[in-house]
Amino acid sequence: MPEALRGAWFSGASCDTPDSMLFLTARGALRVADAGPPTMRRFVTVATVPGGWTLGTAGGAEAPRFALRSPGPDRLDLLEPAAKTRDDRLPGPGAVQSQWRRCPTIPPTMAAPYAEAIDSLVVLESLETACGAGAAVADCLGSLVARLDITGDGGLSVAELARFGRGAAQLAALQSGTPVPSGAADATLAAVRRLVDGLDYDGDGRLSQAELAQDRAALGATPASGGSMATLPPVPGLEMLRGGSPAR
Ligand SMILES: [Ca+2]
Repeated sequence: MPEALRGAWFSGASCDTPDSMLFLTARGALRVADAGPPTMRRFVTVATVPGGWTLGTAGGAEAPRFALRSPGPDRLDLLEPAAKTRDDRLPGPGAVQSQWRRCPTIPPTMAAPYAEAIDSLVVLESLETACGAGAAVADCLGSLVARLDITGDGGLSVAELARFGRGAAQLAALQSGTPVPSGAADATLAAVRRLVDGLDYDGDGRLSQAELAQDRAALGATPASGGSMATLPPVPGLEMLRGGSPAR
């Protein structure tokens, strides 16, 4: 989605009491309404079509489409064409159209429950770009650290990784239209703790880009059956990360 369309939009009588929120990212849309469950769409394709619409098409058998355009400052039209309407013949019969606006503040009751999912979606989309085909590992890992490093200390803590994990779990649940499994947060936290324990070579409680890159080097030399990092043979660079001298 174009930059100008991204972010939070609201529908309803006023910004004080919106009845729905539509949050747009580069390739996704989260819709939260007073009535009915929230829905999450991730667009497989985003294209410009006649009529000034930007058309996002989600995956799956139904391949639902969202056509969006901004008819003026702080205004957004959402068009949901019927399944049989061709992309070049919007809106077409049976289309559902709705109007949305920007609001000076985002109502916390509407947005707060989804803040982590939205953040994780934005991170995932940036990683899809930074880590896509042909991307350099360093660029991919650098982007990962930069995106998840909330405190800006250059490393990823258990809390930062767990936040991303919780958001990703909620995102998956929203996409599939199912509740987040009970115990998911605890499971995420346990998995993240194992990850940090296994890769935090300098013991500072955070994973740096170098430590993550070390993992990748080690994985390349490890059988698929794997094992914990503690059982891996020494790999070049590990001693330096531990604070020792490579010549020792
Ligand atoms: Ca560390």
